[in-house]
Amino acid sequence: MSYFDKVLIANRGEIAIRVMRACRELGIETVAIYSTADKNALHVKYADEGFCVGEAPPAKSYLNIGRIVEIAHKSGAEAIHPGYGFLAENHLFAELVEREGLVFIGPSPASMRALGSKLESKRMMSRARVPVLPYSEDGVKSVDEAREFASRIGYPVIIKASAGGGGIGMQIVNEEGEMERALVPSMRMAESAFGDATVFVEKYLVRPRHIEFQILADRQGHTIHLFDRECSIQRRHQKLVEEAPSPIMTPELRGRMSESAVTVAKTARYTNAGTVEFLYSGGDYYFMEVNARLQVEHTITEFITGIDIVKQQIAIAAGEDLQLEQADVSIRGHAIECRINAEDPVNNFAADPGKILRYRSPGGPGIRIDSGIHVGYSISPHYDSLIAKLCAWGSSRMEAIQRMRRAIYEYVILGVKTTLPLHHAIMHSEEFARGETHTHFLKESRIMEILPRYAGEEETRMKTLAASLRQGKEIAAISAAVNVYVRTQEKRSGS
Ligand code: MV4
Repeated sequence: MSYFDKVLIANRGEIAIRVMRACRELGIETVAIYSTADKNALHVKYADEGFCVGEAPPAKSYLNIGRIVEIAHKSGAEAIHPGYGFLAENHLFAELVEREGLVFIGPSPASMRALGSKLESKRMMSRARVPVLPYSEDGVKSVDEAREFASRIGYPVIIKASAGGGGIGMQIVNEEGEMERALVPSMRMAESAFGDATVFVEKYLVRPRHIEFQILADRQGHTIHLFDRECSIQRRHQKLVEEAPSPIMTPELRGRMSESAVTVAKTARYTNAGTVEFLYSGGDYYFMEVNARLQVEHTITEFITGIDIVKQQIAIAAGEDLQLEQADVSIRGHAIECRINAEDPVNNFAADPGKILRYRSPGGPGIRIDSGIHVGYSISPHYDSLIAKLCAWGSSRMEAIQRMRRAIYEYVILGVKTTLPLHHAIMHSEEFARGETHTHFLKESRIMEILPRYAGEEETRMKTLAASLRQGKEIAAISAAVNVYVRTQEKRSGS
């Protein structure tokens, strides 16, 4: 007997497989949905049964709410897991799922709706005495209003969409003269992206760290945190490297921030898995928003706590009490995640869809790969470029870095350009080794300058490897790769 007999996973790629793995361990049958572009995808092969949900464009498939619910009924699924992205934070979908007598494996529609408004969230958390940055509480509707508020709190300020997230529509304003040129596009972007033009002004932190706390809360009000993750290495608000715990965390700071994170969850009457996002700067932290979903980077929290967050989600959604107390969870070691995207980091991260010609994933001590690709798989241009998550755990941060370096070196993906060379460069950078990661890390570091060299080496290495693999000379291939690596190391160490 398990929590559910059958669950439909309303997603694709690595996260669909991740949820199916938890279901398989729990003895729950799985239903995959797939677009016409994904009919040969790994998540369809992995599931117990699959249904075509529509054509490739997400609006016709993975966002096709009515068709997804229809398939859930047709397949006999009792619950739906949304993964992340797509419908994961769509309270209308969650409401429909529940109205249809199915279980939504995620937060309640009510808390999802409340947390979807940044202004509503800030008001709620400010009343609960959680630190928030100075912000225009009722939003701003005109340039004069925005200027008046900004003059009170002092520039620089940042304009944000209340219904937004992930940095969409954000505009930094350094002085009064820039306000008009910033406000109008922000309101237009908010209207077109979220159907709500409400924007607000907030004090801008110039070089903050992005630190978030994982929350687990059952439907009976038991709420715990599973510690912190640092997600500061981003490009245009797309995270690239995450680590747990944050390298700057101290027991005292973690005590204060985790207490605030649990307060945020309880104030929002949050249930299931969620993430409370803070900005940290100069010893102070400020609540930003709640991500009311399972996050891509949940993996590194699983690595340092040993807790399967997806299984916890399923149990909570089935009405179970949390079996964990705060005293039961602790941090062991350090974990890092590198997002492997089918993008060319040397060519402004241009998406590089295509067919996977060679694929060899790393392994060995402390390595985890969550991916949805295989040799012969064609990466579609219709969906986001994340093709795999490479995670490394070590007993210390330095061991995690060393393992990540090794795993990146072992990873062979031929046929599309990927962010592997970028991760190689980041993992070998002194700034990263020193834990000096803030939200402008990539922009301000030399990494993007030296990247072409790494990418070139990576290309050479891959071609050497592919040539040898083609002739079946695996040993020669690995030794050739080792030689390139050794030469690279010698070059790097100047010896
Ligand atoms: C900020 C900020 C600095 N000051 N707000 C980005 C998306 C969302 N998670 C919140 N974000 C930020 N909000 C204030 N008042 C910095 C970020 C931020 C960021 C900003 C620019 C470039 C990259 C960034 C990466 C993470 C967070």
